[in-house]
Amino acid sequence: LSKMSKHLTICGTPEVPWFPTNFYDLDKIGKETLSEGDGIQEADHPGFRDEEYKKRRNFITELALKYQMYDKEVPRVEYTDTEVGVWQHCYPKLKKHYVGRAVKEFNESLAQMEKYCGFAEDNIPQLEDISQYLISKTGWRIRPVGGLLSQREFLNGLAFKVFHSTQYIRHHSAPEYTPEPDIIHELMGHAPMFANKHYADLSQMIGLASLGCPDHYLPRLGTLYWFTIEFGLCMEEGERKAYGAGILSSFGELDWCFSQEEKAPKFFPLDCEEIAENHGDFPISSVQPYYFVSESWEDARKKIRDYCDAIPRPFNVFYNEKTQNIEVDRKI
Ligand code: NLE
Ligand code: FE2
Repeated sequence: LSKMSKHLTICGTPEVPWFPTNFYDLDKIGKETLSEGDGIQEADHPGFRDEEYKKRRNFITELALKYQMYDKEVPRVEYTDTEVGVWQHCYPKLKKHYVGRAVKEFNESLAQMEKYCGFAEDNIPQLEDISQYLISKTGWRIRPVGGLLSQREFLNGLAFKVFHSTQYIRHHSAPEYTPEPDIIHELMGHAPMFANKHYADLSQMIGLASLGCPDHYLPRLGTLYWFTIEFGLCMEEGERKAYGAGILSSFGELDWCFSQEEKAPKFFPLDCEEIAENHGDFPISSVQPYYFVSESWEDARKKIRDYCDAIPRPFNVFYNEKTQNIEVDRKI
């Protein structure tokens, strides 16, 4: 398989979008990142006007670009005082917000990660340490990346239990909310959840469904990912709790999502078809006007699996845990 040809012929079906089938194929993705103009407006992003900040981000991006799947360690970043300052500002605030609002699995994992992976108020944890921890818990690993990937590349990685993570931190002028992923989003949003089998499995299901998924269909999966893995809530003993990383990493969004005021967001039961078909126009530079809530992890699993099974692909894909390869089968 070469990434030179953008399509594959699979089981006699031509024009299947290229996808990684081997663990090391992942080195062919993650090289290009989206930037200003691809959705995030400069006006929404304080960091784009700060030359010093941009320079620092480029430096961290360079590190990520050099990383290959066969490298032993994810490069460690020595964070500056300003960067640690942003983390230090957010960490206790976020933790306070988690009480009674984050799913219990999240709080349990975070406590473990404080013990084993360097999560602390005065320390930005290293991707390598978290990756090692996740490997031991759920078999997930973290691969560093320079910024926002295309939907296809990002979702494809999830099929291999690989999470592409940024390593830079948000601009210090707007710590409560950022329109794009950064280390706070990845570590305070996704990382603790990937230690949980339910969340990990949901992510992988969407990832597997994205492999060779027709171009016109892909944004629907991206939207489903958005309203579950990024902004999903789940009922827990009769109460709504957040498990979506985009909520958990932003105390601005946590405030809004659990606001008791009159002008509060709306909540709907999880409905994958409805989400994928009708909600692709979600905002990325402001908090979400509404959220989708599953009854339980089982409810989310069943609904997402049913949706993914119905994707029009003439082949099935399986992840072989042992070889870390994707196996492809003709659909009968
Ligand atoms: N708005 C989130 C935050 O501030 O952490 C990031 C969302 C990335 C999808
Ligand atoms: Fe995310």
